[in-house]
Amino acid sequence: MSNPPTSERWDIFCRVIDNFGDIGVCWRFARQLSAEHGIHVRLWLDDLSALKKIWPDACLDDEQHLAGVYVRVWPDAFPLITTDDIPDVVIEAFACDIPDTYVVAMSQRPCPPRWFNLEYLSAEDWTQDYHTLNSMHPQFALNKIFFFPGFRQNTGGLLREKGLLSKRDQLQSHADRRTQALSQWGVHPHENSLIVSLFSYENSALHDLLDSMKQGDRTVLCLIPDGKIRPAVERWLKIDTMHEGEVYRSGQLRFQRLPFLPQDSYDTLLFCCDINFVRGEDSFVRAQWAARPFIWHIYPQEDDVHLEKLDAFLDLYTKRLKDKEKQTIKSIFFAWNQNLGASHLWQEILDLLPIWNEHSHTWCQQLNSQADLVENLVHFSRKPLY
Ligand code: TRH
Repeated sequence: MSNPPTSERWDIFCRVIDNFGDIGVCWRFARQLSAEHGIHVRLWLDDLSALKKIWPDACLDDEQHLAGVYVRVWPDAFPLITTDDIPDVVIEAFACDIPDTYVVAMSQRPCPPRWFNLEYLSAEDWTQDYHTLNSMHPQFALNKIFFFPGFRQNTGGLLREKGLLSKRDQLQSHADRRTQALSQWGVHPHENSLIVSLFSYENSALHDLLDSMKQGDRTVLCLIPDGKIRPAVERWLKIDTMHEGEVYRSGQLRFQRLPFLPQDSYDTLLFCCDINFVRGEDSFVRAQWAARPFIWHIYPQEDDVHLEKLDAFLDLYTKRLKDKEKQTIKSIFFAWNQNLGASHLWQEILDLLPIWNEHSHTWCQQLNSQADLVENLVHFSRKPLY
């Protein structure tokens, strides 16, 4: 499937601000560039432990070759770099500010590299106007281009590697494959149980949600990869620690703790579950490729800016639904993000499930009809400048 190797070289700079989204996005991006476009990718990363968490084969060495990518630690004192060492394309992920000495070397390269700032994902309208805009460097003859991922044609698109959706279909259309996949984590759901994955930030709506799940119409198996939400579930269960491999029961609800999974295994988990609670940026996108109902805990920002972002996404996501369904999905997402009282949330999700399942597929097909982020960026980077 992969293209023949090229002599093209790209550098990606990634700073881990918090959690796993920054490296989650950059790591997928880097792997896909190498695997599908044959590009020599060097990833400069300031926190290797974050990579190790999502990709356990990684080590903490200053340099390593991994999944077709050359990974280098990004130290505080950046190594001396010559113009020969500056590649054809430089990606600054999420405005992470590449080192000054590196920028100087970029400016001295006979043919300056294409320089992109890969932005955070947002469905807001303005991102379409800003997508591929340039900014001239104040001092050097260098141009930085802003590249916005997005859900619409006139944006950069979403990360979607080749073969992802066929992997999903293989798993979702064969019940025995799902059983097999789940059993690798010691998960053996009862027939007719709804399987839910739970990945979110601390969330004060959680207790209401669990109370209503406990008393709901359906048996639920809730799978919790290690993370911020587990202590709150333990408090709700009134236990000290959930142990891996054990099932905890309360009313209609059963819980199982999972380890934090390697990134590709986490995709498998999303494919296996009937409903996915996801967060941030990367798991949010992956849940959409899983084509199952999902509830997004958006990354909270100052002055509630994130709520505008949430609203913009929901407008797009629910565009093809009837008013009532639209409103229900909006109220579910806002209840989860704003603690508006979530006791109604579970029943609303259950009532909407048949329509929501269908909608998840339609939405996924719509997204899949667009080129992916890596393809778009590679294509754009090869366009002549003038
Ligand atoms: O971890 P996140 O909250 O990440 C971020 C950061 O907070 C970042 O600063 C912020 O700007 C951004 O969100 C919007 O959520 P996200 O983006 O979903 O990243 C999680 C990554 O972890 C994703 O690549 C999937 C991966 N993952 C695993 O590999 N294994 C697991 O078991 C789980 C639960 C997740």
